[in-house]
Amino acid sequence: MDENLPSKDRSLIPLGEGAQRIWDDLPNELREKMSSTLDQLPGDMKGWRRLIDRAVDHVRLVVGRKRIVAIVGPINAGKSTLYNHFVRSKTERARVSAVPGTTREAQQADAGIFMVVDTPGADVKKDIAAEERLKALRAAMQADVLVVIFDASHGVLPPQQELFDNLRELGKPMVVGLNKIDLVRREVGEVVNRAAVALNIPSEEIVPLSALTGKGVEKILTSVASLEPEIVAALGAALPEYRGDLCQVVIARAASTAAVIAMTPLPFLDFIPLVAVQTAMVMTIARIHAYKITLSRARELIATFGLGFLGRTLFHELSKLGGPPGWMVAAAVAAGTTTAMGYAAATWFERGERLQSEALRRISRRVSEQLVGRLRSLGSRRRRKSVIREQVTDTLSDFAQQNRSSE
Ligand SMILES: Nc1nc2c(ncn2[C@@H]2O[C@H](COP(=O)(O)OP(=O)(O)O)[C@@H](O)[C@H]2O)c(=O)[nH]1
Ligand SMILES: [Mg+2]
Repeated sequence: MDENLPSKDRSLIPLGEGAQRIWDDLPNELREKMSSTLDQLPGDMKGWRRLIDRAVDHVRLVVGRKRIVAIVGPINAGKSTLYNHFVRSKTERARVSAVPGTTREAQQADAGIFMVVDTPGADVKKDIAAEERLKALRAAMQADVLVVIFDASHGVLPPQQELFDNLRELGKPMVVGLNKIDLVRREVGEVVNRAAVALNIPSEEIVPLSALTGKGVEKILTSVASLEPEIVAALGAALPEYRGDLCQVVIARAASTAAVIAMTPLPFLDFIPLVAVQTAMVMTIARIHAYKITLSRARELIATFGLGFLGRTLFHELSKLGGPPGWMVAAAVAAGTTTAMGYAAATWFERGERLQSEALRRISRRVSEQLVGRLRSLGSRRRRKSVIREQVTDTLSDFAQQNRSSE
């Protein structure tokens, strides 16, 4: 990404402190939207591998330290088999065997978007060395997320309930998998329900899987991603397709706020909050692209986008169109120019390219015109802020759609 940015933008600092920062700074709405991108995560391991392959370098850039995900559970439950699905390098694969107690030490490998740890069996059984159980628990304590695996063909036995309670006391985010589902002859739902009762958790929290066939393994990844905001934020920051969506949300939010500000008469002050909203938007778009910029750098950047006179010209053009009320034109121009600025920032951080002034004019004019059209169809009476916001959001999602289909 660095190479794409013109040299004067080396002042942009890659976000090394961790995507948690990005996550924390994102507005609530955006965080919700990001969480909903979880629904777009791949539903199969092949898709996940592709995603991880593409995200991996960016994740390193965005996340200071990769999150640690430990696979824990009773002996012989299939932990090492699951671990091997996540390990990226074949040489780091764990030994798997039907002989209980094959894994004696915890071991760690790079899973791309997180580090994965395989552990020895941790259930309380008298023929298992207490030492190995301790090693497993220690690994669990050091992890950020636990994937707890049970064997569906045996069901959850009392010593395993005890293990689960111990793990729960660690207070870590946890994904529970019921493995070897391929061996189950009965209905899967019934087996899951029974395990849920034994573990005292809702059955929806249990992921049935077969580490042997690979079925359901991707669901474990999706669950891990949903528990760890940093992973989602890193994915969002790393993957162009999510970036686009995220920027879209940020732009729509800023444009609707700009519209509301512009239609509210604030003598002397109307210009200042608008600038603040646009600056915040540009800074957030920078963050989505894994760059952290200062306020003054954002202002400089905005100035170089060259939107200065656009607003005034647009105001005159729109005012001539059969005379919509002044507040409507003001709101539409504010939304349109903010949108153009948002696209300019997104293009800049994504590709290091400056949008041509013709493109900026086209974006702001189209958005403003469409918004005036929508507002006029509601009548010339002033509307509540929430209505304006809604209209701006709808206008922008139409606009994005038209953009996409015209590409
Ligand atoms: N049928 C079936 N066997 C599995 C599955 N996962 C693991 N196994 C087998 O269970 C045994 C123990 O697996 P392993 O991964 O070493 O378990 P660990 O002790 O929890 O690490 C091996 O023989 C695996 O091939 C599964 O989903 N289905
Ligand atoms: Mg093992």
